[in-house]
Amino acid sequence: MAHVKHTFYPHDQKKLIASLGKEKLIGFLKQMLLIRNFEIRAESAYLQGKVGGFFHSYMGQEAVQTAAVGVMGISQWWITSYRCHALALLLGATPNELMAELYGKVTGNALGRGGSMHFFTEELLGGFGIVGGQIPIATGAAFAIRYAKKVGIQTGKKRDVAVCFMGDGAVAQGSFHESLNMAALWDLPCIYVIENNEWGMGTHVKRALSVEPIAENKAPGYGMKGYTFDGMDFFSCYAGFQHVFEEVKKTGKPVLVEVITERFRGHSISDPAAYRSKEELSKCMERDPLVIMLKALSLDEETYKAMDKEEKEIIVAAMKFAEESPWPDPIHLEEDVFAP
Ligand SMILES: Cc1ncc(C[n+]2csc(CCOP(=O)(O)OP(=O)(O)O)c2C)c(N)n1
Repeated sequence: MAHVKHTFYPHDQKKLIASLGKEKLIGFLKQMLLIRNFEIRAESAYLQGKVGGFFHSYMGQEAVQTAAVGVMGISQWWITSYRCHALALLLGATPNELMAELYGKVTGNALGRGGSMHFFTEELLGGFGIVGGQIPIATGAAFAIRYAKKVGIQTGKKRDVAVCFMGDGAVAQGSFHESLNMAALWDLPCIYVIENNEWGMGTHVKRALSVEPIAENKAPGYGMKGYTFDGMDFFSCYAGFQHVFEEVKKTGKPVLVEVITERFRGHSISDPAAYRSKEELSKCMERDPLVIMLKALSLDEETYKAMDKEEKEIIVAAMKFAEESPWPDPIHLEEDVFAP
């Protein structure tokens, strides 16, 4: 459980529901259910030996990226860590291609070569296995946006911001410091989002970082604004991202956001998470983002179950697709490899 009392960026749930409308919000809930079902079933495929390599579940954190993409739209530059299944789904990668990637099949998102940590789309610059490795890349993407604006050259799609997700474990990396300093110095339109799920593998955030709340303490050191959102509450995230998106578009300057969230699984599938007691875990699961959203929208259980079934069927079909897809041909093994 979080050990500091956080003050979240204010939001008015009723007003948001009225302005967004129930239909749009149900669409977001369905996206969250798609992610949850993807994670549950991909995990079971892993345990049956159908998926190999690393596997990091986003279960518990669904509200964060669903709200961010919901606010800013797909056409930005997006980047995240190895915990990248949800963001790829939100940015339009199909469940079929993502599941096939996990299965190592040629129909996969990276032709079966990348696996769980390396999903890509036209807008998603990747899942990254190196902790903090994505932060300079997001900074470069934000530089490209600013440069295109400045010199008046637009190649490809017009984008407003670069959005960089990272874990709390990435904050003490040198790449974080160098990137934020540069982004602030050069007025780069980058939204850095720390998803604080309290744990960097088995190390609690209070053993890794000297200050909390993270963004509100660190941002002023770079001359940036820092914000904290409640990552379990879709509405807190939505209102917060709405604010920072407008702010960055207006000022062209970067911001630092911390989202307080919980991962419902171990660090990766091979982590039994012995550092967290069962009581602690069930306490944090009481604030399941799906349940919070369900209650806020006053949906009855039957409607919810029908929606869940719909999303589950999409994922079950994706598993069938992956299962039936061919393996890559070893003849292509040395293609698209940069090492000389
Ligand atoms: C540079 C580097 N150091 C160490 C590792 C090993 N490692 C992988 S994940 C991880 C923890 C990161 O935790 P956090 O950033 O909080 O992200 P979360 O897994 O909680 O989403 C570590 C230390 C790595 N992949 N890269």
